[in-house]
Amino acid sequence: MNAPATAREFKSDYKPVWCPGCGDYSVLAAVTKALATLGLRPENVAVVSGIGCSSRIPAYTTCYGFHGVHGRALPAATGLKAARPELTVLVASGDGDGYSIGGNHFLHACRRNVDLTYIVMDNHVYGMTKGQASPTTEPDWDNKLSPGGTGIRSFHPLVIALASGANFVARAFSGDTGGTARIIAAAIRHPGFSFVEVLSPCVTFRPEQRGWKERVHPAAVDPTDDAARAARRIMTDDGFNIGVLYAGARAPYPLKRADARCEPAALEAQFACGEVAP
Ligand SMILES: Cc1ncc(C[n+]2csc(CCOP(=O)(O)OP(=O)(O)O)c2C)c(N)n1
Ligand code: SF4
Repeated sequence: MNAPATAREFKSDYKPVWCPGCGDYSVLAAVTKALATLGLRPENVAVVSGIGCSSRIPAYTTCYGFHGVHGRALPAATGLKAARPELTVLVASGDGDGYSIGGNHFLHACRRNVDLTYIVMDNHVYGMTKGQASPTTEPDWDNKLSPGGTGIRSFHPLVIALASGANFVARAFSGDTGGTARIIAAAIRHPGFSFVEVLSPCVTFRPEQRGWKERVHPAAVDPTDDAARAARRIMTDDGFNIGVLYAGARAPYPLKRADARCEPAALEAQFACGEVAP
């Protein structure tokens, strides 16, 4: 058996094209650190993403990677986990990818509780497409694409995850790489669907987010296993409360490799004899 890989060995030779100072560099460092801490190897892990600056992350690791279609990372990851349950599957998104176009998949992934770790790099903006408001953008964020702000109430991902059945809910801050790595490792270890919101500044379109490092603070209380209590706490916190906020005990969706796998030739034969409706 091969020895566990180091964080360095989880990083690929591709140089990230993120802007200097983007929070996503630290998320990449935290992910590779978490995987090394857990004693994994790149061939044990798959990183699946959609589209956005944050969704570039699979290419920067040496794990199996799938850089898919905008908003569709979760269904692709669910299919992969069903076919290869022995893999540790991480899913990476941004707030646009995960909560706008991918919002419906988010609800149902929480509800299904397949054993995935969902990491959303939340910068409250669409970075890749140059600064449009996202579901987590503050309603009064004034910029040239939404003068005076959108006036639309922002989405509350952590509470929505709890209401939809996620089994583990946490908030991290990219500026604290060690803390983010510990939270991601705990999320991977926890069975079922684990959701980690990482506050990850977009220094280009939201330069004021550099100030987040002064606003974040550790959660004052231990995680609860009571979803209603966790939701109440999160609804009333200031959005900068960092830590594991909920760790539930729901059994993950059961996956059996033998049931999930079907060789393409066998599937073609079933189509040919009319066993599977086209
Ligand atoms: C179907 C489709 N619609 C729209 C786009 C354009 N698009 C690419 S990335 C993106 C938003 C990315 O924002 P976010 O997920 O927050 O990631 P960030 O770039 O901020 O990390 C959009 C709208 C697309 N690629 N495909
Ligand atoms: S545009 Fe924003 S999110 Fe994208 S790489 Fe630059 S700083 Fe990061």
